[in-house]
Amino acid sequence: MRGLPALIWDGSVLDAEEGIRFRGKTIPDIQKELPKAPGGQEPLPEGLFWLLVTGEIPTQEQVAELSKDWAARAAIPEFVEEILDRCPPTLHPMSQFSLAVTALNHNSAFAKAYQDGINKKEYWGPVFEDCMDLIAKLPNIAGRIYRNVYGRGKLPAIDATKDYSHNLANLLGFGENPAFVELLRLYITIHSDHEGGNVSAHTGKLVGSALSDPFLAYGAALNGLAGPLHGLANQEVLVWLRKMQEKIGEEPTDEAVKEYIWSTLKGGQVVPGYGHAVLRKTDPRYTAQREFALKHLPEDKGFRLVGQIYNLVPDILLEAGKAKNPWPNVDAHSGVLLTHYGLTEMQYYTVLFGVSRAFGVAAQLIWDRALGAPLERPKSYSTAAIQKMFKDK
Ligand code: CMX
Repeated sequence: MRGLPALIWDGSVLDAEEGIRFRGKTIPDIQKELPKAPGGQEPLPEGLFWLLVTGEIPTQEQVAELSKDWAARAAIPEFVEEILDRCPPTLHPMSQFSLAVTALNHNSAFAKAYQDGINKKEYWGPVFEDCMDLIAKLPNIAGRIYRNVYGRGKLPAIDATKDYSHNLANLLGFGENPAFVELLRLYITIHSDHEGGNVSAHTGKLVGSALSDPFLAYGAALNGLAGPLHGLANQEVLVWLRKMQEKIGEEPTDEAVKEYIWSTLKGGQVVPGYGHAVLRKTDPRYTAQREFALKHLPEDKGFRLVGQIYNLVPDILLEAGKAKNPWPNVDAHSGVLLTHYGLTEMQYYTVLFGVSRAFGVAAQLIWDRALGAPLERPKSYSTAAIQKMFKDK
């Protein structure tokens, strides 16, 4: 279905050459225009959510109110805490994440309103409440998973005076490091939305079109994000880099790296973090992270290796002749930044992508229900029917 116009998605539009625009604004635009935390330089994701939903740049005060509102909604039900505490640490963090988000449907305002016979013109109201709750509760879920799986002690309480990313950093145990907090602000902002056709966004929209509430819809979206060709690629990139370093050393020569890339391709595997279904240039989300690294960690060995690979992979993918886009995507860069600050557990990385992507999916769910978007139900054909259709052509 590539290139087939099929969906309405207002928060963002992706241009193959230029990359993403959020309500018409590029990543450099939003880095400039969205409100920042006091002393911070990166945009606050609260502002991005405001922009996605309303199409307007919020004021500093509006963003501060949103931080407070989310902090007030952040607690998760005790039974969801218990579900997470009972998960074996060997259960992938993304599976735990989707379990917990799905279970939040227990308290869905929309599901209740529907049972109570709400008029369809009013759907958007309880969906808005659910979406606000969903986003607000993700840090507590993500933090609990991190601490449970990696034995990082008890979860601290949400601090109502801090912004969303600062609270998430606190819950993960990195809140004392201002550079990490800034990284999370940038990370959530750039991972939030990538128009409507990618697997996670489209899944959220599709499931929402059945009037499943936002928790059920986003739980489904997370299961799509957990695939290695989509969000899990950020984990896969780090796994691939580690394996490469084990084999050819921490600071390998270009020749050794090239050989390793070719061995990946010849083994029938993809080079994770490279290629894209829509983009045909270097992903501006990659560039934004590269610029962050140049500013904060230019000497980091992992960053230097990512840069070295960037100089080598595109030519090899072009020579191999299959991939339509040989350039890096967002996932090629995010892992080394997290690793630099001590968040080294790669299996956890897609959870942070999952926290971020909720912003875009939630914004569209609100609009879908406000506009009365219909049930999504494309036509399918059997192979035999398609063969018959084209037999004489
Ligand atoms: N390494 C090796 N082969 C690649 C490749 C890569 N990075 N990217 C594409 N190809 C191959 C495809 O597997 C396909 O091969 P077959 O014809 O044998 O099936 C061929 O090139 C054509 O693929 P395409 O049209 O260029 O790409 P698709 O739209 O089918 O897939 C994507 C896009 C992202 C899944 C693919 O580029 C890929 O697998 N990349 C690596 C995984 C990755 O980084 N995913 C994250 C994307 C961003 C995100 O969603 O988070």
